[in-house]
Amino acid sequence: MTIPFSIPTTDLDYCLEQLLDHKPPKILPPETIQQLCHTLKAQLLGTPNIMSLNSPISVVGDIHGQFHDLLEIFQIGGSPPSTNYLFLGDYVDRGYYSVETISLLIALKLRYPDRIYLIRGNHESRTITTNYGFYTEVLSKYNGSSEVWTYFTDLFDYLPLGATIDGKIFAAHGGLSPSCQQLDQIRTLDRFREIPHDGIMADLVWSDPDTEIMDFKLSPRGAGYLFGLDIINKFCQDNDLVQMIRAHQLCNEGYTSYWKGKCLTVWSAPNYCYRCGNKASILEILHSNYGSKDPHDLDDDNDNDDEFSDVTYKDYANRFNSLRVRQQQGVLPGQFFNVFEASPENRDDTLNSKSVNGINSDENFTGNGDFFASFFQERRPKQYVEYFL
Ligand SMILES: [Mn+2]
Repeated sequence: MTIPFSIPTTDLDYCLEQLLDHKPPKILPPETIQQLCHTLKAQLLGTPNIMSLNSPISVVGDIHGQFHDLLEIFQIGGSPPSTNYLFLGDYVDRGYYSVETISLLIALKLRYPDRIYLIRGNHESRTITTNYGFYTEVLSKYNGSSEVWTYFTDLFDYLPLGATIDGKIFAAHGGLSPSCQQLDQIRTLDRFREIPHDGIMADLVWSDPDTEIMDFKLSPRGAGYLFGLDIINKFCQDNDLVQMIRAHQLCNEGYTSYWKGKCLTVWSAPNYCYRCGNKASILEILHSNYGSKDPHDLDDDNDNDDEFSDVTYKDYANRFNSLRVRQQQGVLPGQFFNVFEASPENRDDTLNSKSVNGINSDENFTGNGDFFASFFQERRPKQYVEYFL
């Protein structure tokens, strides 16, 4: 069977309509998924391991199959193609709608290739999706057939590993690697493969920042590393960067800033697994002009409303340049965490209290078996960051 390398816009719009205009969303037939994945793979063959992107762009963290919360993101952040989006991976597993979520993101990427960018998370992998819900969800939604799981996971091997924004910000799913000092070392990797257990490619999707250490330390996740202040400072200096943006860790407030914004975590799955009660966010990056004094910068102590008659301009100034917001969120000039809560559909799933993919099925659970159970039983009241696979 020959599959063409492009899909007519009308067909892509039909796919989008199937997913967006039906409640519950309609899943796409296997032949369509095959064609979407095949076409996107052909496109991604020419995409470098680290994409060079520019502001303005909105950065999105983990989604984990929470389809209705993804729609919420387009509500609060603007829908494509009017807003540019960089998604940092972990589209599947855990939530109930991994199939719909990844189908929508692929269709959007093909429909608006210069507006939507997808990078790979540690869950975009055959082994992880076999254990944490996506594989089982495919079987139950496609009459016991794993065919589309194969199409999706083959596509995952083609996803890029990171991006730069305005040449100054490095974005990846997880974090830094002791095997990697230069971005060029990532650029020359052969990425078209399953995520290995160790090495640069593994560390990029598995590592986490840690304010308690200065150097590298093995990660308690069993893959990747924890990295400290000296590491991120040196990496930024050597690569002419000002900041790293990443996802991969649940944040109760939807985001975390480390080292005065040197590293940011964006978490975009509100009420994670329909039970964590956390907020979520997207990071809106309007510009990266840090050197020169921003003419729009507001002095909080000296707000002069007469100067800003235009409502849109005031909104812009308040959101992106208020020193108060910036200090509170720990972001750089031109950045703003747009925080949101779970969609009504997420709350319905919470009330139904169904089991969550990968949490209640002990026999499928690999690694540190009682980790999730202990998190929910002994959750401390003011815990901002927790490790999740
Ligand atoms: Mn992750």
